[in-house]
This record gives sequence, structure tokens and C-alpha cells, in this order.
Amino acid sequence: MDQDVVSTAQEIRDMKIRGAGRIARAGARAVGTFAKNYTGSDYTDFRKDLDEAMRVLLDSRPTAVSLWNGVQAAARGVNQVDRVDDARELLIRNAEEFVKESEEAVRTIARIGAKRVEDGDVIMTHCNSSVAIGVIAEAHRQGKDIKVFATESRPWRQGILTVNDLAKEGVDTTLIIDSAVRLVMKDVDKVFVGADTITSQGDLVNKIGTSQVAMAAHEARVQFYVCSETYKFSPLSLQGDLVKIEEREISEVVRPGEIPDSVKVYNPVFDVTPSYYIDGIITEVGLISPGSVYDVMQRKFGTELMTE
Ligand code: RI2
Repeated sequence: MDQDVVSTAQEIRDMKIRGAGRIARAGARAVGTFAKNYTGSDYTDFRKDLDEAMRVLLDSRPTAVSLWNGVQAAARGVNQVDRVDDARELLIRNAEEFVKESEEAVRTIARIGAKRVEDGDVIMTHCNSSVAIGVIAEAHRQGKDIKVFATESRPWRQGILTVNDLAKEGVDTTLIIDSAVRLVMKDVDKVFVGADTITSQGDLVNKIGTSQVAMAAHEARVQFYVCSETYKFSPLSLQGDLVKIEEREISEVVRPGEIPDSVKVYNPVFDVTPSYYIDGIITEVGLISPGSVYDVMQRKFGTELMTE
């Protein structure tokens, strides 16, 4: 097994590489590196080794469909070639194209999303979404006077990354604990969050607690925006597949010996926000409603939409 593939999968599993966009790019890059490193000449062996490498990458984190879409994008068209050298060249090119387009998508979303930020807005964001932060930072760079509340996002506390990211940009930022969301929401104008997966019904799968932020925003009549590249849209959900909600180690929640062994710890790290709580999805192909997700998926994935 290619050691770059194994180490990339381990870093994704350990959240050394985290964030749905980053893990998608890491997965695609790992497929490209697999191709670069491959020394065999037998095509059947190549395809067997490629399938195994893709499986190792896809098993590293189950929820973010971006990883699945990134790895599949890097391998796209491999069934149409039958020589190892042609397949290697294709995978290397695909991987480079996916990474380039993915990074461009984040910049495009920042431009489009910043138009939904008005001067004087108070914004809330949850967890650490490079795409949502990109929108907020772009609005700040345009000179809009904004304030941001960032949630701590227990148990992994990605909010600490967010407040550091925003402070570097000079954005007026306040860290709050997750339990303060509904109290603070009365002072908030708009919420911008990222996405791990968006289903064909327009539901959002994102960091645990997102659905509570959305519910509090809905109650307070605060606009709730999702900032997501279209490679986070899930073709598998169109086939009725449920998005697997990852559960992680209890050591992320409690310290050793802190609670008796008889007490169980449940640590799901994503939840589902129903589409009716979502006012808009800001993508690189434009600001869309949750109801338009199928049409965008249709155009993006085409016939592959219903592959088994
Ligand atoms: P970007 C993260 O998951 C958060 O849920 C975040 O909203 C989402 O991925 C998207 O991140 P984790 O990797 O692609 O922290 O917007 O478990 O950076």
C-alpha cells in the first residue's frame, strides 16, 4: 500500500487534516500521489491497488461527502483507459484539476457571500469553516463594519481556530460557549456556517450543534446561510443513502477517570439541519435555495448521479 495514502488517511482520521474542503483536497492529492509513485506495469494490478487506496482514503472519515467526491474526481475516467501509464497521467491531471477548482470555488463563494453581508452586521458562525470564514473575511476586507460571534464548538473546540483566523484578519470577534447561542442570537443579524455534506433534499450535515444554531436563528428571524462548494453535495443521498454521522472517541469529551466506567458517553460530531431552516446556500455556481440542490447536482454530476 502506498505510504502517502496510508499517512494521508491517518492524518484525516486524526483530524490533523480537517475541514470538509481540506480533506477533499487531501484525498484527491493522495490519489494523484499514488499514481505518481506507482511503479508496476500490469493494468489489472494497478486497478486493484487503486481501488484499495481509494477505500483506505474513503474509510478515514465517513460523513463529509467532499472526501468521497474528491477521491472520485481524481479517479474519474479511469475506466476508459487500459494502460498503466495512461491511467497514471489521467489521475495526476484529475487530482491537480480538482484541487485548483476547489480552491477557486472557495474564493468565488467569498465574493458572492460577501454581498449578503451588510455594513454594521453582527454575524454568528459555528465550528471552523474555511469557506464561511472566507465570506466573513472578504466582507471585512471590503471595509464593511462587522462583528462576529464564534461558537467554541465542543468537544473538539474548532471555534478556537476560528477566532484565531478572524483575529488575524482584524475582524471584531467574540468567542462564546455553545450554550450561549440562543441568548446571543437576539443580537445577531446573520449566521454563516460551512457544510460537510448537503443532501439532495437540501438538508445540511455539518458540525454537531449546527442544527441548534439554525433553530435559534429561525426562532429569532435571523437569516441562516450555508457556505458550500458543490462537491459537498451528495449524489449518494439522491439514491436514498443516509449520511453516516461520525462518532468519535470519548476522550474528546471526558478526561480519563473523570466519570465512572458505568457512565456511557455519546459523541456524535455532526448533525442534520433541515432545509426549512436554511435561507440560502452560497456556492461557486451562485446563491441557491435548498430546493435547487437537485438541479445543481444534476448539472454537476450528470449521468453519474445514479451510479451504484
Ligand atoms: P470547510 C468541518 O468539520 C466543520 O463541520 C465545517 O463546517 C466543515 O467541516 C466544512 O469546513 P471537521 O473537519 O470545508 O471540523 O468550510 O469535523 O473548511
